[in-house]
Amino acid sequence: MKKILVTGFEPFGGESINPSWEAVSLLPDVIGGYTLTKLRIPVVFGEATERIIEKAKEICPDVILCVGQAGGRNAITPEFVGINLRHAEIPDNNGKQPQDEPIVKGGENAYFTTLPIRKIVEKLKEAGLPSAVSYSAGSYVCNDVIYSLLAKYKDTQTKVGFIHIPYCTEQNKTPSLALGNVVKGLRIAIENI
Ligand code: PCA
Repeated sequence: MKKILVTGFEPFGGESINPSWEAVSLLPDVIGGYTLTKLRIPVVFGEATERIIEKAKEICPDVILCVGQAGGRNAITPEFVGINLRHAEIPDNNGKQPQDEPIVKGGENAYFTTLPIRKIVEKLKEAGLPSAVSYSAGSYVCNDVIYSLLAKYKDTQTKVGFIHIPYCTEQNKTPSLALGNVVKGLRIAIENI
């Protein structure tokens, strides 16, 4: 069996839940050819990635799949790219609000995901779920994580991807997706890696 590390975030921005962790925590322990390790990570620049790398050192996953909330989106959106930029509209959960800073000084401008995200989007749509490739993960903690992990695991066997999800219905915001559909979507995504 292959191993996949799947992460979701703690709440941020005044929300009481984060659907990314809610959904990840509801996934079964085995999906397709993968055994899952689930990890809840803080919405804190730098620390989020450190926690993931620490866990990855322990379990040596074949794939790292991170999930985050993208309020305002109406579809399950695998991210194509991470960019070398920290620019926060709101402070992170540690009170830091970087403005126009690089994640890695002198680092590459961007890295592309190493997961087959076009196939994943097709499979999600076939299952009747709203989905599209996203070409920007923003410049907040989610982008920080995808850029940093792609930099760390470039030229290795470890594949890295990030999926942004809408608010879930339970948050009483629009647009939203039922948590059950997010869980189903993540399952289909993992089956197609
Ligand atoms: N979404 C934020 C950070 C944590 C999360 O779930 C983002 O899109 O950067």
